[in-house]
Amino acid sequence: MPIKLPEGLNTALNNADNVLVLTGAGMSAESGVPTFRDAQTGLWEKLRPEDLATPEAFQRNPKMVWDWYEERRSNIHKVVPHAGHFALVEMERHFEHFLLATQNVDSLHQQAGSKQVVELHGNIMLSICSETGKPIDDEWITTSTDTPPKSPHHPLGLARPGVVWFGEGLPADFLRRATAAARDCDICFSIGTSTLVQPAASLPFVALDSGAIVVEINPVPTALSTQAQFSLQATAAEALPLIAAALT
Ligand code: BV8
Repeated sequence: MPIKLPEGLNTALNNADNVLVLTGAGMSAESGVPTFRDAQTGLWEKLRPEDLATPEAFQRNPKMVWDWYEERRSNIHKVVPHAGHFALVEMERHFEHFLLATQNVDSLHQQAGSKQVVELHGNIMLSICSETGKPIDDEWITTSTDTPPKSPHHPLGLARPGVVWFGEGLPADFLRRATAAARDCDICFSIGTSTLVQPAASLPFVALDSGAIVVEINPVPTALSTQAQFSLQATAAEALPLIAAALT
């Protein structure tokens, strides 16, 4: 059943000039990237992402964690952005001040053409040294015979994915910019996130406390749904093109 934008959202959209967009795994679902709530498959069936995406798991079994990321990387290489990603590119062009803060590590926003993007949880295609955090170039990774490859930067270092693991701090500058945008925005969109993972999940609530209008897009209710002024129970690819089309 095609969705209709709720009464009042058009007016709010066209009165705004400062927008923050927070996206989560649900934003990438219609491109074929499983969410963190979706059951793991194959080798990972019995493991929760929260158990694999940690420094402790990598310490315990670096090969198992590396192989999990390699499998996710090969899946992400095959996927492309959907209509929702392209609608966000149009919205970025429309609003004076616009920031897209994503929890996703798959670069689909940038692939669609989004520019003002902060990757709060890093990027899965990057590799860094487990001891120094220094970047490791792809050529070193692809030519190495070890799994995971040893680090060229430290004798005890291993290559690890350039993502933020549970228990690790987010990139300070990105978190500062996203928090400032939450405080200053007129409208904050929360798209495809279960609002369970902190500190990213607090951003829409910071916006609410600062008097902004919050628009949630999620097929199922979350902890934010009852407090958002507009909660669209729809998918990202369904709702975002309608929102972009409503911008005059
Ligand atoms: C830290 C990268 C300290 C890795 C990720 C306060 C209270 C409780 C716990 C904590 C707290 N503060 C910190 C914590 C601990 C922890 C945390 O929040 N745990 C949770 C599980 C309770 N947070 C941390 O550990 C953070 N670090 O606090 O460090 C510190 C501070 C300073 C200095 C040193 C240390 C780090 C968190 C980041 C972890 N890394 N990813 C990787 O990808 O492998 S998080 C990862 O999971 C994803 O990036 C994503 O962010 C998160 C999953 O959440 P969502 O994106 O919301 O996705 P989810 O699958 O849950 O839901 C999908 C939603 O989409 C659903 O609602 C679904 O209905 C909807 N949907 C589905 N299809 C669609 C859709 N919506 C629209 N359209 C569709 N088609």
